[in-house]
Amino acid sequence: MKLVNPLVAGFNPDPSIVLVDGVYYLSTSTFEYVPGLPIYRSTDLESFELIGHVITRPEQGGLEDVPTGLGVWAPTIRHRDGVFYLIITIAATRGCVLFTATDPAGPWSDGIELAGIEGIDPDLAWDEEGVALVTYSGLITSGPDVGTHLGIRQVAVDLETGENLEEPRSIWSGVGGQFPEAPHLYHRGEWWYLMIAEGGTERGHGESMARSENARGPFVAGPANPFISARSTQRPIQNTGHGDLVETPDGGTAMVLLGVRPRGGTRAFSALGRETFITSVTWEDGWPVAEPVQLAPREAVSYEVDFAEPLDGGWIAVRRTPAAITDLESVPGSLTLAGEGRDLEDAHPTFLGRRQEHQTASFASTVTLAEGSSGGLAVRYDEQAVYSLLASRTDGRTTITARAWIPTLQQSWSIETASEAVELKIASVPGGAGFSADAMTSDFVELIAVLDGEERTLARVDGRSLSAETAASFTGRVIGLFAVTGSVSFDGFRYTASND
Ligand code: 6LW
Repeated sequence: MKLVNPLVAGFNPDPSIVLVDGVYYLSTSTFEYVPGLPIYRSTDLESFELIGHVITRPEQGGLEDVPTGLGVWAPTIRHRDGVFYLIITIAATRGCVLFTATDPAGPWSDGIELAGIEGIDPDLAWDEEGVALVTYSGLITSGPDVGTHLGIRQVAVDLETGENLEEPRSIWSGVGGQFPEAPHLYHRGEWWYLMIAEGGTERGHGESMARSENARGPFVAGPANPFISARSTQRPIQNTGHGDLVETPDGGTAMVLLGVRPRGGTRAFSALGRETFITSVTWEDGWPVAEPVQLAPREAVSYEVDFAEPLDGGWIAVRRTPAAITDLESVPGSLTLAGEGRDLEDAHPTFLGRRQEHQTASFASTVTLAEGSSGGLAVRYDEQAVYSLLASRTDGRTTITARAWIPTLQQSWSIETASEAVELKIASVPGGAGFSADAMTSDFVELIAVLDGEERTLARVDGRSLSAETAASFTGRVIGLFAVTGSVSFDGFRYTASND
């Protein structure tokens, strides 16, 4: 079987996958972005298509005021008796929530809260009697005990009422790595396998396995844990862990898991955040043996969105739906954003973006501004880590300002033009070669204005501050359009990608 890696490129951490009647459905974490919890579909475990989202209505997520970095964490997707189940932690708002659907493309239910589950990364499995077991990581994310970790826990739950049927029990918690989390329970042959991540979601990350004859344990650790990890290796894909197992089309086993593609020197930075990868797993003496994750990117595809059609599902907004801020009617063939007086450091920016999927990529749009309006292009990790090009129209002149914001530091560079329509472009370009200082980073981000057909690079900013290793939030790069004041129209979205 051919494995493509990254499997789902760009900010797509914590993958979970289910196989139903020969079709794979995969979902990933989305934090404060809406729509949340994408459903990617595949029939060959190679090419994936976005078919919908679990969270499409604001009330499903309670994400309106979710703190940055929290929100939608780590789904498990499963299927039983014609129903799709997606169980999730919505950290700092609804807690553990179970969504259901008969069609994975949606609509999904409003979700019921499993209030008795205090922790993250819930898994859902059914024992031989059909009792639902939720296995989860006992990390307390709010209240006086925030940060306390009770290890991997399990509880039988009534899925109709969301109530626990017993007191949660602590079960196996790995072989000593920090943050035992992301558990999944599988019934395979005569064994119940408990697979967990440990070592933290950074360079120490890995997956460990234990098994038991009973779904409730006691679990006995496998002989070689963690059985997959990239720690202390030079592999191009690092942080591999937080996986889920699935049967391949040829009857073998694969693991989807998160990883990063660091660039730079000995430390190295991952511009796109945590992405979804895949690797093959074989079984020896009843224990899994995993191949290291191999880099095998698809051919880079550039694209252009002209805004003549309704927006596709790849567009996401911050703490509210794209539909709440987009206007495709006012200027036919353009997308118009109405500024609300809030800039990108606000928790509710008027920002509409897409995942950056390639490390070397650019995006451009021609921005038309009414008098008194301002807006432009941005590459965003969160409110504090954002690089942008802001065009502002006042007194018949347009000021274009390149802005680099990282936590507690901001810098800007401006030029002026008479034109009320300007083409703006943001490009991620590779760092330098060898052992030069420029080689010690993920990339550089160039903030460019096209004036009279000529590209003017207003700033070339080190990209490492917008990387998985540096930014405070768990997201990744989201590239897009924003407005601060007045009416700002964008003629299109031209994304140019390369495999460099
Ligand atoms: C995820 C957890 C994790 O729930 O990060 O550090 C969280 N580990 O497994 C968000 O992706």
